[in-house]
Amino acid sequence: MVQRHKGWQFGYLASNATRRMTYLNWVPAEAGLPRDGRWSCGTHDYPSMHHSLMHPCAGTEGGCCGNTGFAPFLLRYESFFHSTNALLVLAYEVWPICGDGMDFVVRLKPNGPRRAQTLLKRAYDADPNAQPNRQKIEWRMHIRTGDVLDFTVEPRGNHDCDGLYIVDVQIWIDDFAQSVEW
Ligand SMILES: [Ca+2]
Repeated sequence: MVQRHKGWQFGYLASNATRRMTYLNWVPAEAGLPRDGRWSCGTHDYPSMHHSLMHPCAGTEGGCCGNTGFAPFLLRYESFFHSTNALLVLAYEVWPICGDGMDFVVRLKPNGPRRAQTLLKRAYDADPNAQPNRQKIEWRMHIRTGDVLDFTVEPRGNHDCDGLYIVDVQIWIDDFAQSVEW
């Protein structure tokens, strides 16, 4: 697994005002374990991504990647095509039955002077009696080469039960006059 494969990037946001993205590393499973490595910084358990589970980090001071106490998880897609009518399909699941809840934000950030656009901002408060919350959403959008889609899991004050499963994510160009190399 490598960063930027087909446009996908795995990382977390700095806890300071810059909120710059820091890449995680692909860590293979240890010998003797099933072949199921994960995205990790290697020095702390969180933030990380294991299979389709994105998990941010918050809580104990210095307990997160980057030696901070707060690190939202960021999954980023950088577009390598231009389409005036692209289709983004996203299905995800959260189940915050402990902790202090979480927030999930999807943003389209242009490569250039155009304004960033928030496509989704969902707050999930903790509820010990909640059932798994699965959502499927579709967006039509004008996307250009170099634009990025950011899928951010914000942990709030602690990261207990803050995992977010990407059940499915698809990006359709829907403009087949464009030639694209996959
Ligand atoms: Ca939380």
